[in-house]
Amino acid sequence: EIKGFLFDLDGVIADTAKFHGQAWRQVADKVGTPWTDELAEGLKGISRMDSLQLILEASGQGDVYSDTEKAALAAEKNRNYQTLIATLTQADILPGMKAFITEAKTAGYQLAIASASKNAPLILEHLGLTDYFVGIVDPATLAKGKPDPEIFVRAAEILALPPAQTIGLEDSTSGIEAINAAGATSLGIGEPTVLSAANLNFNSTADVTLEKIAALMGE
Ligand code: B16
Ligand code: MG
Repeated sequence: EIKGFLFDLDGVIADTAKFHGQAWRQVADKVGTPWTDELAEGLKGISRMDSLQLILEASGQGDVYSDTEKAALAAEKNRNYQTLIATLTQADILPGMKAFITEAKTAGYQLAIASASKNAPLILEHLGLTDYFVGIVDPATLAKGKPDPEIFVRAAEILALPPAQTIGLEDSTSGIEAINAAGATSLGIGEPTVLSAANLNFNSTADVTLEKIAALMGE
């Protein structure tokens, strides 16, 4: 029986993926990596340093920059990003998500955040959603990021639930892999062809309701 939901943030609760994309694109231009849809998709759900590494490797520069230079590029991206997210308000919650979060909480489900973003607490504050969640996994304390299951295992722990009693909501392929490996039920939001590993799939956040989830799970 499902008793909790583990939410990714970027791309599930708020459309911050577009801000990550814009912020990284400035760095990609600087290092001379051509920006493609495929690259942008691959950055979703991946940690800040892993994202930078993918951008450098995309133009064969994985070993060109020193660790100090890489840290400076990542810091530059985060400054770009924080400028963009400073403007976030409740109006930036993705369609249907405020309703779903409210519905799930009212129905007695426990909610936690499993976002790779170190900016998640700040974003939730801007969106006015902090109080709906029992807790937020601190990604700085993780040994491995998505697709490793650790972040979803830890989110279930925050709820004191076995992962099997939870559903993880994700927009990224790495996140779906992480949910599946954690032993939770994966709910993919986005193109079913991209998120083909997901147990359940919705094209849009607007489609996510308890009733539709129950129908997909055959209950
Ligand atoms: P930050 P999620 C992830 O958030 C983003 O999808 C990913 O693009 C980003 O690099 C990562 O957070 C780290 O974010 O630089 O703010 O620490 O999708 O796991 O909620
Ligand atoms: Mg995401």
